[in-house]
Amino acid sequence: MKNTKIIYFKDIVATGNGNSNQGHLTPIESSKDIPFDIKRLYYITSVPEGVTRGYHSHRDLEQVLICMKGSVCIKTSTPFEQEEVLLDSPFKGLYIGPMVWREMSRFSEDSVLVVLASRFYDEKDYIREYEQYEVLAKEYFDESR
Ligand code: T46
Repeated sequence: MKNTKIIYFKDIVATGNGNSNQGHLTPIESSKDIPFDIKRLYYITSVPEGVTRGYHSHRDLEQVLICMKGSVCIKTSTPFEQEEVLLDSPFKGLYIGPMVWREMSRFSEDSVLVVLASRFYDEKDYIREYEQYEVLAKEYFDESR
């Protein structure tokens, strides 16, 4: 789907001096492992069962969503396409670029959703009304075809 992609991160299994498993390490370097400079990080935790979040798009913001613990379902859509991704691993991220509508649901009780963002928080970058989004996104994706 346009303006989204799955990114897989390195999974370094630390073995220390011997051969015993000492856990996993995942490095994420700005502009290398993700396609932008990281300006902001936030995380979403303790989401009660049945709650859905999102229901908006961003005009310019780029983000990578990583479910560090547990799982969460991310539905992304434009007026032309839609996709659903289950984030259930700290080694897998979902990149979401500009003008993509997103909805987050099925947060597991223990889920920790970390988001890396390309810009500081700016409410003016949000489009929260679907009707307004549809008009702007039709223009945006038509032009980039
Ligand atoms: C997104 C999805 C994946 C701030 O004050 N600073 C921040 O950096 C953020 C992200 C939010 N807020 C405030 C704005 C609202 O008053 O926190 C409140 C909850 O934000 P919102 O309803 O937008 O949360 P979600 O979970 O629907 O969406 C968030 C991000 O806002 C959004 O950019 O793509 O996570």
